[in-house]
Amino acid sequence: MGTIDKAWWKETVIYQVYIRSFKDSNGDGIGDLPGLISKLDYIQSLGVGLVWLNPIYQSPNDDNGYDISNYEAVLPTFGTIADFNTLLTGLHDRGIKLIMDLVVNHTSDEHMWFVESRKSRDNPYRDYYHWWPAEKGKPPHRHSFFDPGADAWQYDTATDAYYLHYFSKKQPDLNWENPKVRQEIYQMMRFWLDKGIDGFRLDAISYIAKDTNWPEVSEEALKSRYHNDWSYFFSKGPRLHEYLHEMNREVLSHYKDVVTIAETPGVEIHEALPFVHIDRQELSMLYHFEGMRIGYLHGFFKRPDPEGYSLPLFKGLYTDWNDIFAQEGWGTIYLGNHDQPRMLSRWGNDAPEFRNAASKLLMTFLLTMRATPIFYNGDELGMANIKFDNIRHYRDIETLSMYQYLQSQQGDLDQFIRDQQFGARDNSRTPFQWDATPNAGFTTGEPWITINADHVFVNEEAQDADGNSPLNYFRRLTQLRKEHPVLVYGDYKLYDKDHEQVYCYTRTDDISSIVVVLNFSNELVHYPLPEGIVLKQAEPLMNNETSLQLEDNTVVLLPWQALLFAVG
Ligand code: ISL
Ligand code: CA
Repeated sequence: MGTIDKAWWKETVIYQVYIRSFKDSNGDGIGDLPGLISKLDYIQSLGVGLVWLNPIYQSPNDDNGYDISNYEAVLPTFGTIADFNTLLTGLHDRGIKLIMDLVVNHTSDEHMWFVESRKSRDNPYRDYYHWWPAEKGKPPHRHSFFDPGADAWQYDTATDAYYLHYFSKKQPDLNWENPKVRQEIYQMMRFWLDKGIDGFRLDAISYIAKDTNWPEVSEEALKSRYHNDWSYFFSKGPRLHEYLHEMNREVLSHYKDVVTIAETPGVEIHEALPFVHIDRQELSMLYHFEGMRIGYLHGFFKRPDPEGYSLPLFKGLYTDWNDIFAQEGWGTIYLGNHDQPRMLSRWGNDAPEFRNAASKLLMTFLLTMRATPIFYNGDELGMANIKFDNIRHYRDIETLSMYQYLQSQQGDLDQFIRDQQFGARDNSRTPFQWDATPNAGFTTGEPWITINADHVFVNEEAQDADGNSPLNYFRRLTQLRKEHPVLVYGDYKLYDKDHEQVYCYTRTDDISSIVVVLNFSNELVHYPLPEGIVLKQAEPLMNNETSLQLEDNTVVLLPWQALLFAVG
């Protein structure tokens, strides 16, 4: 084992709360802070140590809170600053830390800075955003993720100029090249840190730095509507590391024990370490998108491609991302969040006969890798994709704008709806399933988005009472990780890398070793344990099934069976 520095945020399990869908307290159909506060004992019962709260700020909600119009105010729909304080104290009293979403690549167009900025070319806030005067002609093309025309430059008549928006036109990009903007952001970060929060998740942070010479992009890039191509382009901004270092120097370094988790679309494996290397004083951890790309057809928008997925590919990718942080830096691991479909549907199998085992297996994977797990709310119950069959059910701007685009191009809308059943973000945004009652115990009113009908059998109340449920398995796993520091810091070693069904690895430190055996398939698999692996005892440390067939060092794995053994 290397001489890695220990830190609380390496040892914790992160629980992501998508507040809009977690628990509604007042019957308006939208989750809120009082709702969340009423569930703090539940969160504590999970054994997680850090909550990542999706945006709760003032926002017109073009992109569910990722379009902020006032960073220092709470959206009334979610509650008040007093509610926020109650939440923070409630979490801290339970030994749980809190990080908030820091969305500073862009603001809402309703933010005061932008309202001013667009008024006149000599407004003091003009340079808070990126403007291109129309007399220079059309600006060099930039892709917008959420614009139906995919054009990131929006013409604004008031000043006869275009402004930049990588996301929707209601999300203008901030001009980080302007030192005043950076100071405003640092000030706002201090506001929340002074309240006692424990850090931030930094939204789309790899996009903040722009090359303001606005170079033309290649013909090929111009044609691409494939988000990933543009993520790579946007994440290569010239002064990115300079800004992150400055943010650390000006803000983060003045607060003890805070953590930062950067969302870094487009950052490739060979670029990752500088963000989190201790000597560089930038960030604590990042989460990458490489794993999320597997199983989609390259060059298309979220088009599933079964050929594009294989277990060896998956293992190789997560092994590479382990290795990059083996000596320095530290990684995270996740299989789903509010921007991805449900992990069970995407990486496991949500068919009735497999869903419980598969969701437990995926939890086992996340909680036994050498990285901080980021766990999305509802995955502890094994919630599944809702798979809407009609555009009218969708609420997400990403889906709606892509649909509009395809309509304008006479594209294949049926194919798109099928693709979205697999990959749409709304799949993971349906309300948390608390019980079997008609609105799943989420709300007494009309929910803002349809609740998954499977809540009659997949819900917290039922799972809490069932010792064998995914929920109780998750609780045992977080406990196990606490009891075995080898699962946090121990070296990771992959075995049988080409095996098509089984993912097998060990975690080893100076005093102990654990082998993890995961059957990522719907079949029964006879799996001889790798040579050199001698079990300390036949009794597993963890088993997601009630039976175990083990003879002569060969296990007969049930579909989606997950096993952990102490190794001698
Ligand atoms: O859109 C992408 C590819 O599908 C990503 O590269 C995207 O940049 C990334 O998912 C950013 O996500 C974050 O910022 C968005 C917001 O809609 C997401 O919910 C948030 O997680 C804009 O703020
Ligand atoms: Ca509410």
